[in-house]
This record gives sequence, structure tokens and C-alpha cells, in this order.
Amino acid sequence: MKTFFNHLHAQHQGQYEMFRGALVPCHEVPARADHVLAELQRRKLGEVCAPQAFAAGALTAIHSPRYLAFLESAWSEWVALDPANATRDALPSVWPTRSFRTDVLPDNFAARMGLFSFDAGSPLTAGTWVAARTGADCALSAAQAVAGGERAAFALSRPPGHHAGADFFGGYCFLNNAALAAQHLRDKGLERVAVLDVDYHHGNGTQAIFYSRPDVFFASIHGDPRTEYPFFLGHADETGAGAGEGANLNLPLPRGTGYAHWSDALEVALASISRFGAEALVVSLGVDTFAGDPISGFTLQSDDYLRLGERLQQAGLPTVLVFEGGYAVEEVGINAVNVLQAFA
Ligand code: OKP
Ligand code: ZN
Repeated sequence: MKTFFNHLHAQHQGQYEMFRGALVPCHEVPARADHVLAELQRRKLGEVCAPQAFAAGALTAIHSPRYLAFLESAWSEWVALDPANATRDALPSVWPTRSFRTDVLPDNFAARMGLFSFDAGSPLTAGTWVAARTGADCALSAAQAVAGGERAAFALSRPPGHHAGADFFGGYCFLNNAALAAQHLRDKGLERVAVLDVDYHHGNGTQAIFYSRPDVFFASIHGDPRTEYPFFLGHADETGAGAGEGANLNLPLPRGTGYAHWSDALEVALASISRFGAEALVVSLGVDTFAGDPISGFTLQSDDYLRLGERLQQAGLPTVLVFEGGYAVEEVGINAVNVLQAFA
């Protein structure tokens, strides 16, 4: 299986995220991807390729032009506010909520940061745009390889993507890599595509992007949003809207869930994807379901990722795997590569 990777991911290096009123060091660090790359190379598991650079149209197929324009210019606007900002990441601190207008684009930069985001845990840095953009190129390149006949491909991109919506960032995510991959498969002629999100956190961005569409099925296994981030989406009664009714499946599970119960949910998700008649599969591959993850609550063990990889392979679909979460930095390489090795 080919891996698409670009070292520019490391340009996105946030310093702090807001947690309980304090700024704490970011969990989403460049070393995460570097550990996965090192483990792939240690096990000699397939070729590591640089992504192709895709034209802007591949991004506007999912994201709004005004959001993309904001992301691209955000860092220079931030530094223009105050030259001292060059050493500080940009974090939002004000958001429009119920009864506010979101149709008028504010001139004020802080206001636009809030309009286009949903939390204060996702610092926007000098290298965020280039990293997110080349990360998206990795996902699109992996989709292109699979559309061209490869059985599977892996996008080793960061920052992750599944919390990013058509026009908002949050949850460490800026561009929705999995959604971009799924859309690219559709644009290459596959009629029905499924996204299976196995990250600990609900993929609210991916769900929102495809919620009204009958051609992209979204299934997610995640910590129950009643207690777990991102809190405001991911309940079991969210089944799709309009033409997309029935094409969304949420399988929330309580904190403490281990592979024995987690894999029951996996079977339910794969059965639905099969009933849907998917011609290809995109996996949002978060490994923050690991027992040792510092910000998550499931208890999967490293060997369980071998079983996951084997089961995904048995689903029998052309598959794009896209790297998402996983914050136990020392084990993230072993866990992610276990999935890939068992699949291959
Ligand atoms: C991104 B992905 C921890 C706060 C956690 C955001 C979690 C984002 C997870 N102190 N806030 O789904 O792995
Ligand atoms: Zn996660």
C-alpha cells in the first residue's frame, strides 16, 4: 500500500490550546506523523510518495471559497494586527451563537476567526495553511491512486481533518481530508462512497458536509457526545436529512469501551456500508481509541489495531485510509501501522 506524505506537515506546529482556563501544550504535534512514518519505514511497508499538487477546485468541491480565502490569508492578517503576533499563534475568542448573524462577513479579524471556527483548542499558526493544503493533497493523491485501480492507499497527513466543516475549523482540523478524498472518488466516477470514521471523537465536520447527500454514506464509532468532544453532534438519532435520510449512522459508545464491544459497533457499521452498496471506502483512521491516549476514553490495545486492519480489508472495498487523531505519541506509529500492516 502506498503512503502519501509531505514533510511540510511539520510547518503546522501549534504552541498552546485552551484547556480549563489555561493555555496548555498542544496534543496535536508534528512528532505524531513522524512516528507513523518511522514505523512504516521500520517495517518496510510500501512506498512513501510525495503528493501531487491539486488545483483549487478540489478544495472548493468541499469548502466554501470565503473560508478558504480566510485560511490562506489568516496568518498575514494576524501578524499585520501587531508585529509581536509573529511569535504567537492565533486563537479565536469570540463566536456567533444562536440569534447572531453569520451571513455578513466581518472586517475585524478576531470576528472572522470566530465565524470560521468552533473552539479555542485549534491554534492557527504561520504554517497552518501550507500544512493543511499539502495534507489535503495527500488525501486527494491517495483517493486518486485508489480511483486509478490501487486496492488501498494511506494519506499520512496532519493536521487532521474530520472536525472541519465546509466553512469552519476546530478540533485541530482545518481542511476535511476524508471528505476531500470521498468527493474525489465521486468525481472520478464512483457512484456511492462510504466514509467510516473510527477516531475516538465524532467526525462532526464530515457528517455535516454529507448530511443531506444520498451518494456518500457516513458512519462513525465514537465516544458518546453527551460526555465527549465535540459534544454538539454525533448522537444515534442523526440519520441524515432530505435526500440523505438513511445515509448517516452514529454509533456512540460510553467511556471505557474496549475492543470486545467496540468491534460489535464496527460490525454494525460495516454491515450498513455493505447494504448501502458502497463502491469505495474512506476510513478516517484515528487511533486515539487506544487505552493510553491522553485525551480519550476507550481502551483498545495495540494488537486490536491488527484486528481492525484485517476486518477493514475483509470489507473488500477499494479503500483510502486517512490519518486523523492519536495522541499517545510514543505508540501512535505502532497502532496506526498495525492497521495498515494487517490490511496489506
Ligand atoms: C481531534 B481528533 C483536551 C481537549 C480536547 C479537542 C479534541 C480534538 C480531537 N484537553 N479538545 O478527533 O482526534
Ligand atoms: Zn480524535
